[in-house]
Amino acid sequence: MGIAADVLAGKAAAGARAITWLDDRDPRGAEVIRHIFPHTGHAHVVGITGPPGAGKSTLTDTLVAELRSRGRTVGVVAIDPSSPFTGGAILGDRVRMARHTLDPGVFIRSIGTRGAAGGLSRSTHDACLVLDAMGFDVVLVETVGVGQDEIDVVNLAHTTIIVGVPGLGDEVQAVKAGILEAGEIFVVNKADRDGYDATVSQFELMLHLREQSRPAEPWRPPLLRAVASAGEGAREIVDAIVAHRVHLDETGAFALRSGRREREQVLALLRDKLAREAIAQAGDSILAEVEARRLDPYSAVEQLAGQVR
Ligand SMILES: Nc1nc2c(ncn2[C@@H]2O[C@H](COP(=O)(O)OP(=O)(O)OP(=O)(O)O)[C@@H](O)[C@H]2O)c(=O)[nH]1
Ligand SMILES: [Mg+2]
Repeated sequence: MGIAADVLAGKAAAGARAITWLDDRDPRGAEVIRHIFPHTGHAHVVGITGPPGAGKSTLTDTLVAELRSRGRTVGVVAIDPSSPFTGGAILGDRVRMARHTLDPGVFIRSIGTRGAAGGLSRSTHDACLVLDAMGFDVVLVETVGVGQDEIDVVNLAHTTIIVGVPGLGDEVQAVKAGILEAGEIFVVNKADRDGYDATVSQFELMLHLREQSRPAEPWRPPLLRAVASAGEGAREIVDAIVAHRVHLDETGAFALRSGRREREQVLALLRDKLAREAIAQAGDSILAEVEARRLDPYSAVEQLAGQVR
């Protein structure tokens, strides 16, 4: 298949087209995955998450530059939530990352949130597979830490970077407990702003509590300082990314996480497919019965599952 071969050859236009197909649920996307999948599993997927406006895109841009200076190729997947929080900041991101657009060692792609629940993490995962197959050493996935997405990115990434900034309240900063538990590298960005020391103290306390609750954990998450807009901190963050990759390889966690991710993707695809088949066969009538309260949801699921069997 032409496009799949071109993806494997690292051609940007082919990669972009494959990701669009996958995002659109075009069956040609699945065909590409079928061909490229045996060649994936090499890229180091690094998630970057944090509150809206924390400087994630600016930071991503500096990490790309630092990784390139070390000879690593980089794919970027920026998730555009088109949400009221960001107003769809992707155009600004293009401007921020524009200096990399002529570099064949960098590929930047945004993904929208259209589609059903769970659709975003599926598309993101597919995009990571395409970038992996294109041969990028590192794939950076930027996502806003609101709602469910940041938990998804933790499941998707081998390494998760949590970005905080001075001046946000505890509730916002300490995002969900889940993400703080899951982060492997912590960055306080906008260190040029007032309140930096207080924010660092908050993070230190949180990391201390986490360490106490898990004394046997071999990875100690570093807490790093950045002024992304001035390019400060990128070197230390990339050092931490590299160190975490070494740790993942040494403990076997790299392969373990990759495998778990694929397993989850299969289950997500299966749920989606079976649900669509059941609804297609039963028409909408069973759902209409539930809406009218003539049928309860549990019985409806039994009937719908029966349609598939
Ligand atoms: N003072 C200061 N401003 C920064 C720093 N890093 C980024 N900014 C600015 O903060 C604003 C938001 O930066 P982005 O990189 O778009 O933030 P983001 O987290 O990607 O934003 P969303 O994707 O919309 O959630 C921009 O105006 C940046 O120039 C920093 O270290 N210090
Ligand atoms: Mg951004």
